[in-house]
Amino acid sequence: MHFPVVAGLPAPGRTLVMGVVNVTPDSFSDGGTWFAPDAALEHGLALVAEGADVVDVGGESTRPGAERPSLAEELRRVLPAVEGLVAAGACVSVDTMRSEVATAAVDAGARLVNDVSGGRADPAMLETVAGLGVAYVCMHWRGHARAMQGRATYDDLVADVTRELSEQVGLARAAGVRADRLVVDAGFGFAKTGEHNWELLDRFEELAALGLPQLVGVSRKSFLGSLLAAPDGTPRGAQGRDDATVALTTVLAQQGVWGVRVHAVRANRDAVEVVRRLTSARSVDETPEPGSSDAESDRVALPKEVG
Ligand code: PMM
Repeated sequence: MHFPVVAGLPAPGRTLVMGVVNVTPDSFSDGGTWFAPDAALEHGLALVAEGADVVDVGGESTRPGAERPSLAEELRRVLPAVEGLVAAGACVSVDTMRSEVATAAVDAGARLVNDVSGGRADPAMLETVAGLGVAYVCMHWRGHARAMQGRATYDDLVADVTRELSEQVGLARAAGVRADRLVVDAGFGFAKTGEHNWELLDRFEELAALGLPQLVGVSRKSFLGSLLAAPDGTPRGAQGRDDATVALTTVLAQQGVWGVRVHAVRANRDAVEVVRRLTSARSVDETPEPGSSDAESDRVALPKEVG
């Protein structure tokens, strides 16, 4: 299995695990739990100890209907955790739609800007990221949390997401962001219904047409809560969705996804290690001996990525 490499970020030779630290009072998945600066830093350090390759620190909740914090408030939330994690030697990502926050976080040592708006929320973001010279996650997005679920209509979901994402990637490239620093994300749950999320997962290989490493953020999202609803229809709560998240991580890792953004780091890292072990064993087992008589037929049977 061949995993893409993004300049300036870890390249562990398997799906990369990004741990989530939401320094927010209201995120759907863990809102309020890590809101105090010390709690956020401690949680980030715990995620590193569990095996996170990158820790993603965010100060704005994107749950449908959420109000935006002020710039000053977002900086106040995010910077202490970024500084503390960088000081501890972690690879830090900042989850922000604001160029000012991206700049301050990179100045503090962050190595990746994770922009869920793909450059659409702040007109200065793409040029800022180009100037900062760090990696950039460009996510598919159609509007802020207050408006996005009203925009979940598509002619052809995968074609529309691919086209809109490649437009943003084109703008990022035109602004000067280097191709080897770009990651794309289909934006699960952002202007997507549960059915849309399942269709994107089902047709995940088609998103490879974008030709860039992909990050996937499905951890604890509400379509998993609906899937796992109680017999009376009550959705499973966010904390009870981690096992289903791990199942998806396994499937995606087998497809060679670049990274997964997750809350429960250890279990997802374990899944990724299992896939690495299996696929590396398979590459060894299935690589034909040079000159062996059935080398050609073995080669035909191999999955495309192997080798
Ligand atoms: N989802 C959330 C926040 N940031 N970033 C990326 N790149 N992809 C995502 O899917 C994504 C994200 C919302 O989930 P959370 O409230 O659990 O952080």
